[in-house]
Amino acid sequence: MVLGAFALVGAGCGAEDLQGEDLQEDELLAGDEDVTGEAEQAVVYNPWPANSALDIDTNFENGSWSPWSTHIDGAGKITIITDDGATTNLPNSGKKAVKFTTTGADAYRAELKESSSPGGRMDYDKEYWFGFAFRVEKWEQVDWAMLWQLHAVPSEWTTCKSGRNPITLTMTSDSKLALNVVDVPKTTTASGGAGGTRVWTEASPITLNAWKRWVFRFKPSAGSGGVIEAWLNGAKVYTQNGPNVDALDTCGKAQQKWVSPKLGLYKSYSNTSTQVVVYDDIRIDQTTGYPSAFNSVRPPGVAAK
Ligand SMILES: [Ca+2]
Ligand SMILES: [Ca+2]
Repeated sequence: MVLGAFALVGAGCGAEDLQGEDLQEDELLAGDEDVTGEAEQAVVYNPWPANSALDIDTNFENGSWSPWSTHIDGAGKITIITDDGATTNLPNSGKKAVKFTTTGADAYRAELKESSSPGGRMDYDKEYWFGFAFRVEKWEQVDWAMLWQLHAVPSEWTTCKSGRNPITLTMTSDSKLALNVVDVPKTTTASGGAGGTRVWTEASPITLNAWKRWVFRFKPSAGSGGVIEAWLNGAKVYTQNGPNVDALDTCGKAQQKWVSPKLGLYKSYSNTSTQVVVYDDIRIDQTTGYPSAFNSVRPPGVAAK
């Protein structure tokens, strides 16, 4: 089971874990809980304030996760935390961040999602740069988990499910951080699993409370112009050029030509253990140009290129 999660997903045996889910239309329309934090809007602590030139720049300093909305199953929890000097409430920037918790039999998902605003809807053949920081605060072993998804979109949500995510950050069954991508796109009817091929795995099991600060360059594409580049804590960990999206959904119909981000915790339904992840500084922009684009979305803590 070391190769566990995504081998199983690909083989179908774990696929049901990933099928009855993600971005169902009724969930998108269901009026997710949203904390607008209006009473705190005037309070801005972040020394690196939200940048309006970016499509999305969420640092949680106003007590809100807008423009994101929640996707929670069971007793999964999402809360804004405020730095109180305790290790468990440390943000990456400023005074606030967002904490995700899954624990117990029914809590297999606590995610933020955004699929409507610019940057939350990433169109094929346009280039996006995005960065974010997270730390794993508690990690009890699970068969598989996803911490960041760029979710593919089926032809319609009522009866169809999407092909694989072009980019997913995962946790392996031996508690290692990993990167999964669509490196060899499928042209056949999708089987429903969200995870792609694991192309990078951290050498050691996750170090609790160590910030993982990511930057991605991403052009979703069915053609030769597709790009995936990934930096962790300023160091390049992956480069891929060429097509990076599956052609068809589970109905055998063409997928919609865009993907959208989800972040937090999504884990094996059968695991009842506890996981806690804290996110901060989620920056997304449709832009081009290295190093300027890298520098514009890098989370605080990553040096400029
Ligand atoms: Ca922009
Ligand atoms: Ca913050």
